[in-house]
Amino acid sequence: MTATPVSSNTEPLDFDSLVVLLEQVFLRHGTSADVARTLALNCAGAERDGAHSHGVFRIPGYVSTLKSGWVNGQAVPVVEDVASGFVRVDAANGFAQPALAAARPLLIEKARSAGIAVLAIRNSHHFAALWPDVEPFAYEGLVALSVVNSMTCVVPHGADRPLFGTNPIAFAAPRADGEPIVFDLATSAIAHGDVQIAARKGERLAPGMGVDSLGQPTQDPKAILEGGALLPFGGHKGSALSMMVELLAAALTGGNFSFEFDWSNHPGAKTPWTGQLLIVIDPSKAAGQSFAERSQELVRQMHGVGLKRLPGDRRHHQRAKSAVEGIRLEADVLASLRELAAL
Ligand code: NDP
Ligand code: PYC
Repeated sequence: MTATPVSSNTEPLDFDSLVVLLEQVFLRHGTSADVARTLALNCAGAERDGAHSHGVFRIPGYVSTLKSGWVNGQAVPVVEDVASGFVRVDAANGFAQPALAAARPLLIEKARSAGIAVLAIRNSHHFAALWPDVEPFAYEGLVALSVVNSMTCVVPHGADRPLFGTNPIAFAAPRADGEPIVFDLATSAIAHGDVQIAARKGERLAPGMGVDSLGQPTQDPKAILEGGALLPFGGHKGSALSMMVELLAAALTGGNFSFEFDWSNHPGAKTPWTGQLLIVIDPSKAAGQSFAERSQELVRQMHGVGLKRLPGDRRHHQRAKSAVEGIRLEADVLASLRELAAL
């Protein structure tokens, strides 16, 4: 993830004020109050934690996708209780986060009674970071794993042309003496959002992230965005994980594969119309010492061998900083958000 440059031309906003501002932007662009609240909390949380590729940077994309009619900002998700450990949600061509919110109580109830439960969301649009979908489960003592597929822009390892999405995987687990252990990573070498940010800033990418329109390796983000494609992280290994995400998030949910939707008749459409899978486990059903104690022991051992940074540490550091200093937004970004909110 790209770090925010320190700039004097920034204004601090507290979390609640940013949520209210973003909520207003969503409402002004036709979402229901529930959807506006859910997306605003998600997006403000990403900005607060320094997850900039999926913070307020995404607002113009949300606005243009809503204006295009590609996604239904008023959708009411339909939750189906299909088996002792399986919940399905038809997001009704709306956003994935309100679908998760609607199914959450049933999912948790099933995970606690059966020990494990699956949530399969389909007909949904996910345009956000994935960690906000799993982290809250760990705060409730549960282990959660989620995958979501996106839009064709990644060349499978050994192939010639793009097929997979950037397909992130997020995982959250409680631990005894600290914040939950959380990671959230795209299975592409870099998230599409970070390529857009690099292109905007005129920065070059590290080698091995993507190819140009002729399939040649490039470090130019514009060449990737304009006819080129991304590569999976870690060659055949990341490619296998990306394939798994397509299977779990699309085939298993009834959603679209990353290559299956056509948004060409909706100029301005930005949000992948796909699916999302969550698996939630109640670790109190496991044998032996408490899971949270065991995960704490793992962290202790990792620190013992010299590890300085766990996945999630940077976000929590930034979260604490934002609580004290406010969430710093570039003045022009804040002005354009206020304009979008006032439309
Ligand atoms: P990063 O490569 O920045 O980070 C991946 C994970 O590794 C994070 O959990 C991060 O923790 C951790 N991490 C990074 N560097 C280190 C380090 N040096 N030591 C230990 N841990 C480290 O993320 P990506 O660029 O792969 O993804 C960015 C975001 O894009 C994600 O939130 C993802 O969900 C989102 N995305 C969303 C898609 C969608 O369809 N909705 C598609 C693709 C991506 P930390 O956060 O603390 O830095
Ligand atoms: O950053 O790759 C990405 C992405 C795709 C959809 C939402 N974010």
